[in-house]
Amino acid sequence: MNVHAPPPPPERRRIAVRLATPRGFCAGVDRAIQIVERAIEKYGAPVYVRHEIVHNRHVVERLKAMGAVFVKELDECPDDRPVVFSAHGVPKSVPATARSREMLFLDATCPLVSKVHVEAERHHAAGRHIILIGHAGHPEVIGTMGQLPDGAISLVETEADAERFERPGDQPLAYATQTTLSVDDTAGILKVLKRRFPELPDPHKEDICYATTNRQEAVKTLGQGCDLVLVVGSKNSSNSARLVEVAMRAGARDARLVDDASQVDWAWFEGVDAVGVTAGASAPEPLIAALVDAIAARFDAVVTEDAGARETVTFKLPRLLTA
Ligand code: 2E4
Ligand code: SF4
Repeated sequence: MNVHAPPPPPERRRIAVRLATPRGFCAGVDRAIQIVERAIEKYGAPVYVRHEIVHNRHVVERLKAMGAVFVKELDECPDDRPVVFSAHGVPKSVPATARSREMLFLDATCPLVSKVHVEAERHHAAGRHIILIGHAGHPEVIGTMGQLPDGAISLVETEADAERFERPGDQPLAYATQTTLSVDDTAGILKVLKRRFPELPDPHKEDICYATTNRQEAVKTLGQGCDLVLVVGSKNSSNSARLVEVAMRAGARDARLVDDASQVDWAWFEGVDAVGVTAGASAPEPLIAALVDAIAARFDAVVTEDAGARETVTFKLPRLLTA
């Protein structure tokens, strides 16, 4: 026996790591990022992007390094460079201004957000006043409200707002929603509206998208069985923030939103036997893998992947980029 052999490492604590299915990128995010990448390939740098293409710090930093320039408004872009509109959608005035300046623009609005825009226009044309359920100040809400003239849409954020809402005149009503809301909160708001305005269509006709619904469903299961749930995503990502809330409501003792493994406070793991890991629709898979690796470096991790909805949705790129 070698008397100089180092002592064996202290036994690492066993921990179950459960990965949610589905998690991370959705079809709309994948398409939006590809639009920026292909635009840089085709037109060279710089390509301007109005608003963060998706709400993820790592995605934005990577595209910046490739030659994307992120701006808040169109007036920060020169006329002679391409500009991409973010996945969240834009008010009608934005493409109108780009057209009047003869700019080359690419619209990365998720087709499922565009569908809400079209529906809103249809209701308006039919003379209906629209109740939009969503979060004030979020770019998707600004974009949807900006499809129609001022006063055509009323924003409702909470059940209390739904109780207070007053129908303008005797206009018939319709509703639309942001695509990334909490499924359960929205059901509560719609219940109030339906009680007050029985002529409204059934609550299951909301516009929360497949990716939001599936990720919330998956994190609910994690929350029921895990002490701690980690959600990879950026602070300004609405759908990611909702996953934290859903996990807590489902029974997790603690749930946290982290941009990446470096933001994990390992004190959160005290007394944790099972940790759930998921990611918002705008968070890249390598960040999730790196988070699992970081957990496995500290604990005797037994990693399993939950069964869940299989997603097969894909969206076509704008023709300008495929021709
Ligand atoms: C467009 C619509 O809306 P949210 O803040 O969740 O956006 P994020 O960029 O995090 O996710 C992608 C996305 C984009 C979701 N819905
Ligand atoms: Fe589109 Fe839904 Fe993804 Fe938003 S979360 S980009 S609406 S697929």
